[in-house]
Amino acid sequence: MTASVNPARRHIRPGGLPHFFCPGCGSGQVLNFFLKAVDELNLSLDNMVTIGGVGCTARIPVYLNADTLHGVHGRTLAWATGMKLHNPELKVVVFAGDGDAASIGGNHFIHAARRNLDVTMILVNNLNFAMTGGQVAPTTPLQSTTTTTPYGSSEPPFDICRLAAAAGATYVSRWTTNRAHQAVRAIKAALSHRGFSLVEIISQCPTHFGRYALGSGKAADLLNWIEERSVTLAQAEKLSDGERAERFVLGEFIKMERPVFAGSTIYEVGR
Ligand SMILES: Cc1ncc(C[n+]2csc(CCOP(=O)(O)OP(=O)(O)O)c2C)c(N)n1
Repeated sequence: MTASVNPARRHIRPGGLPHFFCPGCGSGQVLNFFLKAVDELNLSLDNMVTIGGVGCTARIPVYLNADTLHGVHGRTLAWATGMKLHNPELKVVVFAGDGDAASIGGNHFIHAARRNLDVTMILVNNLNFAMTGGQVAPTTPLQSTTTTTPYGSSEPPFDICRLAAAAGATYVSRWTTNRAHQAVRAIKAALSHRGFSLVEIISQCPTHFGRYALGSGKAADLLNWIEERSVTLAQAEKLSDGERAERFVLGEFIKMERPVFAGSTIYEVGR
């Protein structure tokens, strides 16, 4: 029995479990991807701060045996900025929902990317505001029914990876909870990167997005729906703009080096 236990579970905060995620939610998978990445990189959580704002995704750091901040919706990157300026050697990892990062925290997001703040953001995009009951988010696909768009959303969604890349992020990739191997590899790359690194993971929310937008509360239905819409970068190149807008384009979009933000006037080039 003991041999089959995931060794990465040693990074779980003693007494932290059971978790609060709904059955079938992807946040537990993302927690597991992160644990695997940390374990494979042989990182210690002792020199790491993990931050969550408010939301289902924001609960992920609560289960980690690292120093953790949990509590203000959309302000994770403001905290991260303060921590990095005080202690540049600290590894800072933010777990954010799509609402947290791209709606209330959207302004912090673009400026963290522009400055190339040396933090990793793992963004769980479940396509809605889940914790508050399934409202429309800036990432909700066009025409989706949610609790606040009963006739379908008329707003085009953000492509968060393109937004991050345009703002200046230096590592950007997107995967889904269906693509565990690639997601773990991307988190490893992000954790090893110096500068603003973003890994977006499209994830299933059976409780809200599944029920309201797709008419099914089954995680498997939602995972299949996500998979049917997923295309690689190479496949996306053959699609028209209109077709691409309805797909989740997966891959590593940006990997580059540039000076990181290290204070109001000082930019650090390398170490
Ligand atoms: C300042 C502030 N505004 C609004 C809220 C209410 N609120 C709590 S969680 C949440 C949505 C969370 O959605 P998202 O960030 O996408 O995370 P998810 O729950 O979907 O993982 C909102 C609007 C709040 N807690 N604080």
